[in-house]
Amino acid sequence: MANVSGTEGKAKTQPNQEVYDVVVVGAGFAGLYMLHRLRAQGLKARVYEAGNGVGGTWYWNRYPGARCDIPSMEYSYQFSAELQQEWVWTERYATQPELLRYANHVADRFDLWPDIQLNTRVVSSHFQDRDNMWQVTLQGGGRVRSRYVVMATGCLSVPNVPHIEGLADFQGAVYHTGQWPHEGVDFSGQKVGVIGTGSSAIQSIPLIAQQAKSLTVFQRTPNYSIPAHNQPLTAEEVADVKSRYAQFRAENWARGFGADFRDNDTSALALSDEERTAEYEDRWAKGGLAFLAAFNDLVFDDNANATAREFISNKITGLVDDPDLAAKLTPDTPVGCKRLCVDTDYYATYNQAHVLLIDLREEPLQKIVNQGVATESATYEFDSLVLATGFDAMTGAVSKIDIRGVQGRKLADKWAEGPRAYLGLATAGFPNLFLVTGPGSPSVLSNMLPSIEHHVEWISDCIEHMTKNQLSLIDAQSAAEDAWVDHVNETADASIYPRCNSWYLGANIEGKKRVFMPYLGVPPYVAKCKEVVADGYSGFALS
Ligand code: FAD
Ligand code: N01
Repeated sequence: MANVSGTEGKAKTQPNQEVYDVVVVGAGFAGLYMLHRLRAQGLKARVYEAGNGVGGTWYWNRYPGARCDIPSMEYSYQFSAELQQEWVWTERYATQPELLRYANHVADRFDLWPDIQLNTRVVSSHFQDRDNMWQVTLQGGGRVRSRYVVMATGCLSVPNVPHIEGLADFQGAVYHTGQWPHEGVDFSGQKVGVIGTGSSAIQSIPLIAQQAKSLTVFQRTPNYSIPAHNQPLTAEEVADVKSRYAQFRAENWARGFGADFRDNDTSALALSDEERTAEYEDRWAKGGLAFLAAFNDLVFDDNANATAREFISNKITGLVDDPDLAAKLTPDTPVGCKRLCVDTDYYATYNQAHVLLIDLREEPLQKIVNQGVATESATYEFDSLVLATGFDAMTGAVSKIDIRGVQGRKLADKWAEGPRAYLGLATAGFPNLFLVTGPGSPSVLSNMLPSIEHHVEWISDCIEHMTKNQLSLIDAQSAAEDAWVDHVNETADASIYPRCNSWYLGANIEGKKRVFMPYLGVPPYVAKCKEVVADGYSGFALS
């Protein structure tokens, strides 16, 4: 087995302290593939996962209706031709149980289990200047050392439980969509309150409404949602994609979001009203996130975006019987500025007599009381309360770990004014520490599976390069990092994304610095990553 640690006989290792070439934090899709790649290189790697299973997002988010909104044939690994040929997706958008089965199948198929330690949260990771090793501390006090650390901790893995006065006093059951009970929840006969109207709420509300005696939704900001038109995949559809899978993947990766959104390279403003509406109608009828790629300027030009707003607003008016209610459900922000949602019967659910929408802009939420939720106008009583209140996105999981780099510098201090990372892969002053889909990479503005694979391959190739060239330290250079962060911000500022409060900006978390975190544009990003390698890892210091 190759050893890149080079520590034997050198480091002051505590007795029984295991030494690894690479510690990987997290066993979602990123951590699983990272482990597979590292092992193929003959490295000694260990994955630590806080949960009691693999699958990350699909392990934790078990709320009713949870499923992907990138088609499953694309939202899946492509690193193994055998895997992608043998696995059979059953629906256009796979359900959470199917995605979780897939993650477990991958762990079985590639025999990953022996190197994964479940129920083990990493609490700190300290770089030790004396021998350039990371000391990683596990919850409960265990410690290991490694040459490299890979944070595969997820962009949406730290649930946001808002600070609402009285939450602890509520006497019914409280659930967060991102930490759903594994045994499921039966809402039959219950009065249920849901706080939030993001993707998790929009997927779960129609199903909770089917069970509950009454459902009250507390909406602070409405969201745009496009019908999913989910359906079983036919054997012919699956066979067709599988007959040209590699080409299909390559074509999609070359598109703006790294997915087959049928990108249309026409301005929304270049067409007549009839032509434009026909395009929107076609996309609405086919369903899904491809709506946002109807025209090439929807995320860059306010006037172009306004045409999409008008179209969806009319649809909401058509779907919701009560015009006042339709108005409350209609956003006044640009389409896509908050992450676009994809639903099954979301708007129509509000036509049911036992479903009530409370617009918190009209009657602000005051506090939670023993029996329910108090707004400025009334108190609503519930048996169960569902917090569909999202995540501390992009930086939440990494920030929860006490990470210290060269000379003990804390990552928390470095990122106090917003995350700074070179290509979203590494952050200066924290050598040999890599981030998968970190801030400054397309990540959440892309089909995440191929973005994860791209990062994992970049990182493992980099480690291989280090080993082959007998190098032991790689660190991003501050100047390169600053230039990249500036570029990420300039790109965002030229788009509609900073025009509303979203988790892309950290605006959903009290006290979090408002900084746009993902990078917009898969193809230029991939080209830049390639160029950096071709130039001998330009922007990094290797020694
Ligand atoms: P995760 O799946 O989040 O896994 C990270 C893991 O790290 C978690 O299991 C966590 O427990 C663990 N971890 C974190 N911190 C620590 C620590 N300190 N110690 C030990 N373990 C730790 N993306 C798409 O592209 N398409 C979709 O359709 C889509 N649907 C989504 C639906 C939902 C409900 C959500 C929440 C997200 C969705 N996403 C989607 C984004 C999704 O998060 C990614 O697609 C992908 O699953 C992320 O994989 P990951 O391995 O990077 O992170
Ligand atoms: O979280 P969100 P999510 N009082 O942050 C509200 C992915 N995902 O879990 O908008 C009252 O979008 C908050 O209100 P506001 C996807 O990337 C994908 O739904 O801040 N309300 C908002 O309405 C997605 O974007 C799928 O004003 C409060 C909601 O809670 C990301 O995960 C499914 C509040 C949170 O919405 C996150 O989605 C699920 C408070 N104090 C998730 N605090 C797919 O379909 C928050 N809110 C594939």
